[in-house]
Amino acid sequence: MPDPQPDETVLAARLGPVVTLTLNRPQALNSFTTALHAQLLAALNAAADDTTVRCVVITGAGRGFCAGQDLADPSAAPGQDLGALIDRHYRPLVERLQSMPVPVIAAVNGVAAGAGANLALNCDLVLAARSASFIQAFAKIGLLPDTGGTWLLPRLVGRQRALGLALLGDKLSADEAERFGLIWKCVDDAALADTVAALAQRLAAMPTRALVATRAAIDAAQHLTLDEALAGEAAAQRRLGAGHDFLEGVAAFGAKRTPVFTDR
Ligand code: T3D
Repeated sequence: MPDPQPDETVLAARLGPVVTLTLNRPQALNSFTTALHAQLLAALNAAADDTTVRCVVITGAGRGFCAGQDLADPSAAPGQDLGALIDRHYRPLVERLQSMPVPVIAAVNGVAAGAGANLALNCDLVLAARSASFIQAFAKIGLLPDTGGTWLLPRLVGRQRALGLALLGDKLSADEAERFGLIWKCVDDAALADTVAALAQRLAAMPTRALVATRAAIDAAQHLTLDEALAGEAAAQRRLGAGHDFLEGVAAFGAKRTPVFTDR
């Protein structure tokens, strides 16, 4: 079945400070086409540029989250330069996710395979329905994990599990993914939407600038010495300490009231 309309491959919905982006090619398990790439990047850019957005959720329509590259898309057919495809689409997507000025949640509603699995793993917190699964499907078609997979997997689960997942390409259940530390939480299918919605609103009410600085510091620390990490923490804390949210957080604590954070 063809896509309904190329401009409907990603749906954006807004609830207060939270934007939910739904990958919308359910007939092909929301796999990536050129149109979907363009729509997703544009929607992420729009959320990043809108200072009233304080959390983004990515999920999939239908029974899948995302099955990675659409293998029927001419841009990815054998004979095409896959390095160029990655540079044009997947690399900008990863860079956009890793630099989002707000927390990003992956709500993995079903199977997440290939670049679809790594799309989820590039998000700050991954919640999955119990029936969902994660597949590093690349080896099955003669490729290696992309979309940041080789960088993310050993950091998330360690070298041995990263190799096990990447070399074998077996399906990992959401329960196992949580046990491995690959994802944040696995919840019952019926609870996914409400759990994600509550988490997104909770994150949106938190000090966004501090959350994003925390992500950046934790990622940077993976390749820093302790000395360098300590210096990075001091620099970031100096910047946060000069912001509105620190003043507000301390004032609210003293007044025993709920803080209202606004920095982004
Ligand atoms: O060019 C490059 O490839 C470079 C970029 C690489 C990045 C990558 O992501 S490489 C990895 C690409 N993805 C895969 O290899 C996964 C392929 N899909 C699957 O292995 C299976 O579909 C799943 C395990 C994900 C789910 O299996 P199942 O049995 O639940 O569903 P299904 O019947 O296989 O799929 C349902 C439909 O979605 C089916 O269409 P149909 O027969 O009903 O018309 C299937 O063809 C379609 N579909 C699923 N995945 C893709 C897809 N169509 C196009 N591309 C897909 N990736």
